[in-house]
Amino acid sequence: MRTPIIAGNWKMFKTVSETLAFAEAVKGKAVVEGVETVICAPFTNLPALTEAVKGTGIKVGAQNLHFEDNGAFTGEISGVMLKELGVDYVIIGHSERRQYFGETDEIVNKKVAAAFRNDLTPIVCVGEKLEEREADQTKDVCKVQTEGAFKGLSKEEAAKVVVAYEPIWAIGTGKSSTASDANEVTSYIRTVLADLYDQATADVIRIQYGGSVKPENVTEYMGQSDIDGALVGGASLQPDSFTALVEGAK
Ligand code: G2H
Repeated sequence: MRTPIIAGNWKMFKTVSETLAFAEAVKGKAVVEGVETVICAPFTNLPALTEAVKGTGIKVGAQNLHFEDNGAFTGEISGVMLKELGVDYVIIGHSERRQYFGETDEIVNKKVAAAFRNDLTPIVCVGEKLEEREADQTKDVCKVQTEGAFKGLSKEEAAKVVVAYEPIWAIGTGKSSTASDANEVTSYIRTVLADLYDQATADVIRIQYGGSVKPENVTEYMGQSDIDGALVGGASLQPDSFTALVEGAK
């Protein structure tokens, strides 16, 4: 009942010309019935990418947005601006934003509200640091981050959110969480959502796993009861590998 979603997170990679070459290479590929395909590209590439993938079934996401719709916020980009480009998704609270740009749960929550104001679907990232995992705090950290992100959301809004569980120690390191360990945490996140709303709402919220997902391991994650897709960095940058990820998710 939950449509799996494979989202590429390109991070700070690719110029416009590289983006167009990628779009050309995946034309007619990277789309599988029953799987949603999203590419989250740098802001500068979004106009070209939304144009290039029109009619292909691939959806486009941003990697961040400001929590206000406009104002004196030099260097920032708002949800209003993204929506006009034809962007559908926005990653919020990625651990790199939390770590390098000081994003707190409160900021994440304001950004989630900004996404809904502008009819963008948030992909909200949660996940523990290595020392937190070692101190057996994984579930506590994910609970606090999930509750913080969903604060003030109606049941209808909550149902649309995509949560990405990304253990920080597994990001870009080649070390991935085992599928069953990841599923234990994603199942737990679903219980947190059921407590916040109700079981029926929690049951429709999609929860991805992220952290060194590649074509070789995507099927194993997708086979888990509470993993509904993947947020993929490194392995989403090459057309062949991205296509294989989407195909592996069906
Ligand atoms: C985690 C992930 C994408 P990677 O950041 O969000 O990146 O797949 O390179 O670990």
